[in-house]
Amino acid sequence: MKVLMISDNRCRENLIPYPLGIACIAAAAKQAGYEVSCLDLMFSSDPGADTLERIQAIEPDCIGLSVRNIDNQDSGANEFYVPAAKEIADAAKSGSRAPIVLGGAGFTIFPLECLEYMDLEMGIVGEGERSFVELLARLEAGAAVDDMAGLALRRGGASRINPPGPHAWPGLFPPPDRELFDVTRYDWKPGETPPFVANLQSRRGCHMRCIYCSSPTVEGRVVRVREPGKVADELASLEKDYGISLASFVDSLFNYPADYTRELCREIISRKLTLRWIANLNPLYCEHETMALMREAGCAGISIGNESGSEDILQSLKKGFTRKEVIEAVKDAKELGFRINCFLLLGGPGENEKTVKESVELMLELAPDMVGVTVGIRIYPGCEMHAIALREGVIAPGQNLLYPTFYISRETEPWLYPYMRELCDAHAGWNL
Ligand code: B12
Ligand code: SF4
Repeated sequence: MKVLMISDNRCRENLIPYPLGIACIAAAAKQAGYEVSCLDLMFSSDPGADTLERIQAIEPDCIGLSVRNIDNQDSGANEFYVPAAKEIADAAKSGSRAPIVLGGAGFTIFPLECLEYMDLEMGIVGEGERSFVELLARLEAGAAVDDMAGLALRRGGASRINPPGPHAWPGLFPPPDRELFDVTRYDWKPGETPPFVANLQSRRGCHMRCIYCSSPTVEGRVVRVREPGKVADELASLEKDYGISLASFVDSLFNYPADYTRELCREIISRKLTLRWIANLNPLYCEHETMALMREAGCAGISIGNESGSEDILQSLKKGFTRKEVIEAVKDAKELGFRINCFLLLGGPGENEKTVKESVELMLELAPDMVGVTVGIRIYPGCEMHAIALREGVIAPGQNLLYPTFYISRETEPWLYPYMRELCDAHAGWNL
């Protein structure tokens, strides 16, 4: 059975990400014996035509379409990516009668909305390795797929999402297949050094309950870790086999669970690599011992997901840590010599002039190398932010949130975006 996996992503904000999800699923499908071909439309100037051309060349029996980003989460300069994904789906439909299966992070947040928008029948919600392989087996056998765990189905005017199956524990599947895409094409910010960056994942899931975040929807709340030695081997292979000099861990909380992180660092240290890597840390788990080991293992830069510098806002966003913990984490990281990226997510419930000032002043005082600023909170279904926005009348019951919708507190709405734009323009390393 021939399978074509397509990545729809053409967004170049932040960096050009290697399509890691597809590389994971393709590896699992190949291991199960399927003939898999992949198409990343990131570098395509005519995605519809390229899709059609590949379909005609391969004549796949099933097409998997990965939808990563719904929009760029920017309330002031929003880009909505689903229309472009629909064009790809339309091209696929025009060239093939094979079933088209949607998947990916963006799709998982809005499964039925995406199926409806793109006029498609099915998709897999959440992790794809186990489910996609099971779906292929059923399609190959001509068996019914309707009852498959984690399947979103839109058929004959009715639609439903089946309950999820058990988590695909990362250890059960092969590592992402790095031969599928030319790693040297995946840039840091286009045109900037280092010339290319590889991404990898050591764990999935986040147990935290930040009121706005869709990550637990995508990855689940149960943290599952890969065998540390295998992750270190993957890192070593990126350096030795692909010449990668900077790798980026995509894990939401690289420093949790701490004992696992330390074990992973020890494994990386034992590989004696020259490659450097970056990771995302939660201030709550920034123990000195863990951070020192990370440094020793080649971690050059960290993103600290502080989001605010105001105690009140940290509480209203349910970040689970305090302003004091943010300060301690950044100070310790500075002493250890990390390049530090902090974040401000402004305009949430309770935000006002005073709390914005507290956040801005804290960032100026701590002076991380970079501050990523977001104004307005993108409202995702199922998050607590969704319920708050409904309660406050920011959105209406039943409103289709696939179309980018943001929460910005009434006290800050008129001035916050232009104010932060001006501030970011005036401070090197601050980005809105
Ligand atoms: C790490 C990360 C980043 C890093 C990327 C680093 C790198 N080198 O890759 C950085 C910080 C740069 C980044 C930037 C952005 N990101 Co980001 N990012 C993530 C994060 C945390 C993990 C992504 C990842 O690599 N996961 C690991 C891989 C293996 O998982 P995966 O791709 O999801 O694939 C699995 C499943 O989705 C599924 N699957 C995937 N494809 C397919 C296809 C089929 C057919 C099937 C069946 C299944 C399937 O199976 C896979 C394996 O289990 C996710 C949130 C999350 N927890 O998922 C957000 C996330 C993907 N990002 C998001 C966004 C919006 C962005 C930005 C637009 C933000 C911005 N304005 O800068 C940019 C866009 C970047 C770009 N150019 O595309 C959103 C996307 C959805 C949405 N809301 O629109 C997410 C979901 C977070 C969120 N807030 O909701 N991001
Ligand atoms: S913001 Fe970070 S810590 Fe909070 S739920 Fe999302 S991934 Fe977890």
